[in-house]
Amino acid sequence: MRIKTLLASAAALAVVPMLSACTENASSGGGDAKADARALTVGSSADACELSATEAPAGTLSFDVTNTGSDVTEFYLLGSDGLRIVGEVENIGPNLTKKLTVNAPEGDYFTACKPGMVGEGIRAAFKVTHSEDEQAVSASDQELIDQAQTNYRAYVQDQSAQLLVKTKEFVQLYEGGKDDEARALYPVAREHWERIETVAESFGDLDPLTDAREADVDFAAGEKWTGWHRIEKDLWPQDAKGYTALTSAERTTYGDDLLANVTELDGRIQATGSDALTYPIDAIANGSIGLLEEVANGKITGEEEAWSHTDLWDFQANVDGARVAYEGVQGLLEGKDPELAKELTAKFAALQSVLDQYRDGDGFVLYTDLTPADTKKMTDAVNALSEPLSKLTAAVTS
Ligand SMILES: [Cu+2]
Repeated sequence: MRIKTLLASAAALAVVPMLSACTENASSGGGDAKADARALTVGSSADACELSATEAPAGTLSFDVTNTGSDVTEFYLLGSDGLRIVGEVENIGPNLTKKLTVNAPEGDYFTACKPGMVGEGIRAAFKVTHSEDEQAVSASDQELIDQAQTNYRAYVQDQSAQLLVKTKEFVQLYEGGKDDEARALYPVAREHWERIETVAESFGDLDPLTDAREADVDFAAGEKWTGWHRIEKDLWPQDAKGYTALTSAERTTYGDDLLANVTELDGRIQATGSDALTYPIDAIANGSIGLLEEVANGKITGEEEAWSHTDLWDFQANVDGARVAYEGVQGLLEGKDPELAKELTAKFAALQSVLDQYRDGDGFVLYTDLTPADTKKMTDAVNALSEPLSKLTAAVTS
């Protein structure tokens, strides 16, 4: 492996995600006041996440996180999208304090405490302001690789934990006959699955058991159709000719089965010790490519959500997952192929702006509302991104 120092160009500064604890002190020439402004405290209780300040000057920030509640908690610093994990500290027991140290460039962020280590956590906006004495970020490839792997693992675990919480809620609504609420939650719960779909795919059967479309099931060979899309058809039967609604006992069977599979998936993703999953840098890059292929194969065609037509939620989630994976290795790519990094950043933004045109409230318009011209626009933006994205793995592993 080629080890070289990433030059602290302005561009690199803007994109290097986070270098936990790679510099001890950022207050060179800044005096004590500035140093103190970078040392924050966090109180995490059952229902609050109290920070000593909601902004700090760019540089090396430290968060002393004290758990004042009775559940084990976690603390995250997230990017402006609320998805990319900039740094995190987990497993903080009651009455304990743990420190998170991150090197944060100027920008908008979110903080989150997660008492009980489930759900989205208690979030608030956080600002990192411009600083004259911001330290040059410089890290070796190895540091960037280590950080990318740690952050990606945390991202997958976070999404999986949220998937489990929302799936539980969804199954409860569905089995309880609250169909309107179940329909509203369906695409929202699935976002977490679609963001990490390429990881789920690596678990063999769990992927088809959870996410198979009816068209992919070989009924003649005795295969059973289970998972999200089986329930989807039951909740949106209007396009299904001569459909017989599931009985409440059948609902319970399919609902419990979905929850069992998502629980199993989450168990594998959260495993620690020798069972812990690792995400080598090529797997992260390939995951980004794989998620974009998902978009091209199932979402742009409207095949994935044949009954609910909520394909654009999945589309956005696949793009989120692809972008977060890319951004995790972006700092490394900047040092190896800055042109490719520039192109990828621009093409991700272009695809997002196409997708943004189809937002409707908190969600998106239905696939059935799209014209051929709309899907053509999307296909073009996906193709424009997939060509340079196909070069990502080779570039970051060179
Ligand atoms: Cu899918």
